[in-house]
Amino acid sequence: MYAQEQLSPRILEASRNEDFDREILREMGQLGFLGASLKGYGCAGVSKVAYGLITREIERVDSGYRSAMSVQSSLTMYPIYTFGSESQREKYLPGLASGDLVGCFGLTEPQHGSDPNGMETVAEETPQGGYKINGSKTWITNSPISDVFLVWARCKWDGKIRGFILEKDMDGLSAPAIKNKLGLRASITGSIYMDDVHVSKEQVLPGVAGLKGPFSCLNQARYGISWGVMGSLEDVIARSREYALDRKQFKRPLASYQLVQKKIADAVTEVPLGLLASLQVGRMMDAGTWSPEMVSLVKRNNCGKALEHTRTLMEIFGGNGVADEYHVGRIANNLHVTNTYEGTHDIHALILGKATTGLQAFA
Ligand code: TGC
Ligand code: FAD
Repeated sequence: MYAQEQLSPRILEASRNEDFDREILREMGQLGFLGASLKGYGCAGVSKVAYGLITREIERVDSGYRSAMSVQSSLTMYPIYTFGSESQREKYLPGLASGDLVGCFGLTEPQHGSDPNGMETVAEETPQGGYKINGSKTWITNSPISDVFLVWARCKWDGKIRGFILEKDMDGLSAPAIKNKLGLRASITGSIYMDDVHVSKEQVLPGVAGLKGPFSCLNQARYGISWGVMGSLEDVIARSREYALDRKQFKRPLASYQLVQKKIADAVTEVPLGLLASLQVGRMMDAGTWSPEMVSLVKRNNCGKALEHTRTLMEIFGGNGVADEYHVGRIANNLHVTNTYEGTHDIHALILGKATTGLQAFA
């Protein structure tokens, strides 16, 4: 109801003007959508399956709204909850759960996207007993409006990657927006620049060192995306069906032609298959019997299928397909991004290839 009644009416103007309404995170917070599967600290404590269902409904409106929610929940709150100290949890989680604080996750760098192990952002110990962080991150969802920056940096003293919690007003920290995106225009994206940002020892996540820290967070977010993109495809199917029934060519509705029906039938087939696969992974997450490769499989499959069928269904709209008020073009551009972030379609193929053959083909 919230998604269709409160979010849906805003999406056309938001996407047209590349405008993310920050209040949306407070609204989601009031509904218990932020960090929904975490327990305590003001979080709803629902199952992973329920979290998946929330992402599906939000992304039925727009991937950008789901992105803002995923980044806050899976990529900011989850690492603080899982790897943070008790005082970090108490300090940050209630504000992030209510949406009074906005969070972001800085892993990608200008020269290191698919290969975060190459990261150049460094943390070094200072004589004052804290840390100094230098480096830059790019393509960071929520960063220009964030209060809490979960940034991953390589520690000079042992070469390991650790997570640091930075705060908006710290000296040397800036997060300008990246404008004029062609997809995900209703979410806000930016860089993070860190120029001698000094933090105390309390700002490092004590519970993890190494790439498994950020990758553990990505598992959670990738799982949510696998549900979300099916919501987008469901919306495209509904719009395509309605358009095909209304629009007549050669004196008959487009929906009466076999070629058009096949496009719809092919898309309709993928939705239950994708949703059931995500449901099974969600149930296994709830039972503690899942693996990261299962998440790669559903993320890759569902994002790929949603994009492929959205592009095909867009053909039903003819010239109107490129008019934003018909929505399918916006959704196709969003789905291109979902096939890129959180591990590209091909990177997930390599993860599955490694799991199947035992041979890694990344490098
Ligand atoms: P590799 O040597 O394979 O692994 C390094 C360490 O990490 C562990 N690990 C995992 N742990 C938990 N979950 C996973 N999925 C894991 N994958 C790997 C691994 O066991 C190892 O641990 P240890 O203790 O032995 O050190 O790492 P690699 O450098 O060869 O990585 C290869 C690859 C391709 C898997 C990885 O680099 C990758 O996934 N690249 C994609 C990068 C990516 O997804 N970036 C996303 C940035 S965030 C984002 O896009 C947010 S979008 C906003 C939104 O969601 O809406
Ligand atoms: P590259 O890594 O340069 O890849 C380019 C191409 O090369 C891809 O097709 C890729 O599949 C291919 N490729 C790379 N390596 C190999 C290989 N070994 N074998 C075969 N092919 C290969 N990041 C964050 O940290 N936080 C965020 O909040 C965040 N939000 C984002 C929001 C948006 C709107 C976008 C567009 C991106 C966001 N990202 C974020 C970044 C995203 O995770 C990266 O764009 C993604 O991981 C890919 O990295 P890259 O863009 O550097 O592409």
